[in-house]
Amino acid sequence: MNEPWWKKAVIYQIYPKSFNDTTGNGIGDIQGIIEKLDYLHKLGVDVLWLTPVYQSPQKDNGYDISDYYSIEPTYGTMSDFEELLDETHKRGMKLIMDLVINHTSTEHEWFKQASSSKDNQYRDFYIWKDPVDGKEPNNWQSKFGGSAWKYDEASGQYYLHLFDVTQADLNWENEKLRKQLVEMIEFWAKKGIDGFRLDVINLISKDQSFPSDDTGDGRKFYTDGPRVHEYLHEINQAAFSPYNMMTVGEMSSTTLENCVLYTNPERKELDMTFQFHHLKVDYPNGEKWTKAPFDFTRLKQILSEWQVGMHEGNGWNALFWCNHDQPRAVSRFGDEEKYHKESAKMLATTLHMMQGTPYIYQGEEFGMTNPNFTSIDEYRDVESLNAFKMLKDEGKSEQEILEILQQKSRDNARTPVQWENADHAGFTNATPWIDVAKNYPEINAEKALQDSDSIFYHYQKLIELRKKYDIITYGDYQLLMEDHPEIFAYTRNWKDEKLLVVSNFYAKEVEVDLPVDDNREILLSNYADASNNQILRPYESIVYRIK
Ligand code: TEU
Repeated sequence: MNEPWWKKAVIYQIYPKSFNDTTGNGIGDIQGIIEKLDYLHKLGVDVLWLTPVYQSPQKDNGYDISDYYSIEPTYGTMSDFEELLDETHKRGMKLIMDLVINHTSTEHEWFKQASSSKDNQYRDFYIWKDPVDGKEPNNWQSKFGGSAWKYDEASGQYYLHLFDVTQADLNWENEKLRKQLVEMIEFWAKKGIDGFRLDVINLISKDQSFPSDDTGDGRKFYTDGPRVHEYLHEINQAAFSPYNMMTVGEMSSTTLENCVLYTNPERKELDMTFQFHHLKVDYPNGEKWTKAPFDFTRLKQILSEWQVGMHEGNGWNALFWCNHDQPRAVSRFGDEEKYHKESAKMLATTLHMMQGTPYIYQGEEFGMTNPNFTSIDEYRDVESLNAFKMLKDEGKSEQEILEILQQKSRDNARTPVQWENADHAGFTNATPWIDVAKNYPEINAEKALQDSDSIFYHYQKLIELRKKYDIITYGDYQLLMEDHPEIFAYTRNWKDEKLLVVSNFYAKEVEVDLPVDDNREILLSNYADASNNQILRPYESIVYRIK
């Protein structure tokens, strides 16, 4: 079947700032990625996703771009980038870049021009509004806290920023802007990259009446907005398709219906989408900044709803537990201590046997955990620092806030990759821009490579299984035992084959009543002596193939 290559691919996400430092400035760089390409090739991943390396003031670690056409000097030069691309391709891997086109940095030339005067030709590249009753144009809130509007004294108008105040939203209604974005995409496509991850791409179309939101923070007036599908189809036809770019859209607060529309190939918009609802099951009443256990039943329901819905709608999921914005998966859903290895493998199996393209976030492949910082001085992320201020203003104690940040902050995934049991975990020979997690002597890549039973080799097997068994790519999905309080079990069916995936999400023995089937073989398990019995040990996870 001539299905697209990315349906059998596994993608590895690199956050360059924390990946590997070769210049001795405590910050990861492009040469540092080149140094680790053989390691990544050994893991077996097919694609590398590079989070932004464009020129940026780094207020949001590169998601605030000041020049789309140049490389941030901290990370290296354009020739370093071209060397990385070439060396990646030489190893048979592909490379996709992060495309941040909902907003630019306020240090971008376009914004400098736009804010110089109301009749500047670039003014309309951004979203400017007059005050209403002397105040913000509406009550929309930034996702990093506070109003989404910043007053510009010079022009007496406000500009919109759904994220940091230094990240001004672009006005996609402006055709001239869209054309300039297509030119930029072509520039990178002509360099030979293989695709893009599109940052918060479902926020680009705003309700042009910009109404206040009397029931929320305004997101319903710009999420999956009125012209978003039109814009994506336009940019697909102008740039993505002509250059065969693989595309994955990051969809903030989206819906299953929209993700079917975004990814159904007949619509020629995007190839696949990230949704985040399964990563909000520890947000009681949708509130991120709380300390709360995850809701296991909701986790199963959401993942299953998307498996079934996207399969039926001929859409395509990007599968992930973690990225640079999320706490580490094994800390959030598994066990950092006694069952660290078993739980990390269980999470990997549960996700990788689903339908979609799996993403591995740097360090996930050997079980990196949250760092459990104990002081606000260790935090770096603009979102975390804003949250600290906001929670303090709400009257929470510093200790309470630190416990919340320990569980929920984006810094959790941004500590340096733990390469070996050496100073700064082998990430740098300088002081790292953010502290290394203290467990690096026990949890590091070198130790994982020397342990044939490590999490690394479990990921390697999962990647091999995806290549070997078409059922993983094309099979349907049924959730079993939906209400079971500890077991996540599902089947995959395709032609005359069946997979049964059973995972115990908790640190206790659980008896399960599985459909006994004598001619089933164990394809993969996270206990060496797994058998067909009905008792699952703590975090035990088994993949059965039923011929
Ligand atoms: O993330 C957007 C996004 O939805 C998350 O940042 C989320 O809103 C935030 O973590 C609050 O929970 C993308 C990038 O992945 C993120 O790193 C950037 O900060 C953001 O867009 C703005 O570009």
